[in-house]
Amino acid sequence: MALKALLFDVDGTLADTERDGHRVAFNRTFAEAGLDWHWDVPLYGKLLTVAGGRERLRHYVDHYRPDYVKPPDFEAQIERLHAVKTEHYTALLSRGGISLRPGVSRLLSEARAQGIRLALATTTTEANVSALLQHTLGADAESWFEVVGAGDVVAAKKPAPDIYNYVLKKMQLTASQCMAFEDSENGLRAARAAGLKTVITVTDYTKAHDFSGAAIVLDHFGEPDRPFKVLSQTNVDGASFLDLALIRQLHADP
Ligand code: XBP
Ligand code: MG
Repeated sequence: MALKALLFDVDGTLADTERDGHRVAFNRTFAEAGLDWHWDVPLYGKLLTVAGGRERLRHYVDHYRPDYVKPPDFEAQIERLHAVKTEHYTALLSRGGISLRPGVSRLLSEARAQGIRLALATTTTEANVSALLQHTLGADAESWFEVVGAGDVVAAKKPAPDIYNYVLKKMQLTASQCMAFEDSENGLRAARAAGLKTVITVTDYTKAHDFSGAAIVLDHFGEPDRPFKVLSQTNVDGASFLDLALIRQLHADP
């Protein structure tokens, strides 16, 4: 089946947003709200097993703060905290706080030039996606993506396949016509459960995850002057960066 579309995760895949973006925004929110919650770098790594900001907040309270007396409107408190966190996160992006990972911009341009369709499949809030694309790729970059599957458009977040199934349905494509791009085990499980071949680029937070079933595992997409490292047993025929030719080869592998 010919390759028709590339489906990208956002956090960790397009940009390394978690440690210096989302985590910082959560901590600013907690300080402002007068809460003695602080997510340091190692703790945040553990909390990342739970996808979704609101879900992560609930998980933290339930598993790490047995001392915390939940107010009667706890759910509303989570909503308020999450809304403020989104403000902090998008403000951080608007100050140029996070850049794209190596090779992302190049690969998107190559795909657009060759008429390969693009979409996003992410757990994060849509405002976060818009802010990231706008402040890294430019004002019109969101329009490059035919579907932006984000946040709460589906009930079950990754590792459930729902967001990928949602995107495939909207694009009227089958999984076999697409390649997915992820950085985490939850993301890989979501993509694989939707039947998608998946390229992984690891981050510091995800490098020890189990990526069995991935088409390839890389440290990043690479650039002509900045070669990638192949972390899986995958033959790349001497390639040093990920381009459409290599993606097509991986897609065609049985
Ligand atoms: C991303 C996430 C998100 C962000 C926070 O996962 O888990 O929850 O950390 O986003 P993926 P929100 O890369 O697998 O999509 O606070 O907007 O939920
Ligand atoms: Mg991710």
